[in-house]
Amino acid sequence: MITFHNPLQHTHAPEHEFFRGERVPCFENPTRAAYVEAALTARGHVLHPPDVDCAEILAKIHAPSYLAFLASAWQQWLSLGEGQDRVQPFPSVWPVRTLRSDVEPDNFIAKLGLYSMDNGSPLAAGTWTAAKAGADAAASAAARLAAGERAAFCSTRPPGHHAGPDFMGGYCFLNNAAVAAQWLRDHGAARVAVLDVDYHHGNGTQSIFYDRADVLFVSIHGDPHTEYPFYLGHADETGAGLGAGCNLNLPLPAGTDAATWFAALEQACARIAAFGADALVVSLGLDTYEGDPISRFRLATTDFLRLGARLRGVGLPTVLVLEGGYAAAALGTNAVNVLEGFEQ
Ligand code: Q9C
Ligand code: ZN
Repeated sequence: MITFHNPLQHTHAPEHEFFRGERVPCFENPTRAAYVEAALTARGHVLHPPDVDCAEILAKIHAPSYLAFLASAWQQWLSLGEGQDRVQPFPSVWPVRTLRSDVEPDNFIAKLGLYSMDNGSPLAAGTWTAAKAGADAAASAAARLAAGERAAFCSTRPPGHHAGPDFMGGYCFLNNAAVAAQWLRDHGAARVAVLDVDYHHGNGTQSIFYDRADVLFVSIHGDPHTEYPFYLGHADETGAGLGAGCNLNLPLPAGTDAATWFAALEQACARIAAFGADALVVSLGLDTYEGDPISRFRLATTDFLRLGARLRGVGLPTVLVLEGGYAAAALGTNAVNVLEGFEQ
């Protein structure tokens, strides 16, 4: 399978996030992609750098005001004063119900809250550079399908599926899977299915496509009653307007084992087959792994071979885009297993 990487992923390297009141090292860090790249290389894959500029596609899935903020956010942070480069910006105020989100404030922290769903997505000097190159890599993988490839994999970070039309969240800034799906729509695919198998519901991807009939979103994830992102991902979210019926959420309880998870995958595949998609984008989160430090499904390393084989069985040109997965040292083997299961 042709594979792409993000040669600038390491430039997004915030140091800390918050966990239960403590500052802890970021779970989403550059070693993750390094492990995936090392495992791919060891198995004989050649990692291609991005060769597509996704700027036009980005403008179709994200708001111009959000893109402008993200591209300039670090410079705005630095301009607050001397020494800002030694600390990370975090939002501290949000426009929740009854407050206005239609007026962009001038205050940087207030802007950061306007364009964030949580305080768990720290910015660093290279965030925009890394996120843009990663989205380019996802578009590059999609472009290979139009050129006749059966499948393409994109190893990138930061991840993307929590990033919505005009906000970051859950370690995500630009929605790489949505970029791949929109690229396919713009280059000959009339209908595209996005299958999100990350442990966490892909709220950003769902929201981007919620009222569209040309993109089906299907997600298997931890029940939002107890799991992040908490405020989206329930089974009764089925799409709106023209997109009514084009959204399927399959929440499962924390602690779900492989047998139950693969039964949900069968449901997901049946819905994708019924939709009549021309291409498939997989949001490939590997935080369903039993060793993941922040997630609670129980897939073993060998289950990722089975996942790859089942994804091939869908029978569509397929882009696989890396999302979460925080047992970094296991991430390479787990990712390679999906690819090798797909190719067998
Ligand atoms: N400090 C993805 O998997 N909260 N994002 C974690 C631990 C956010 C995960 C809490 C989890 C987001 C792409
Ligand atoms: Zn996740």
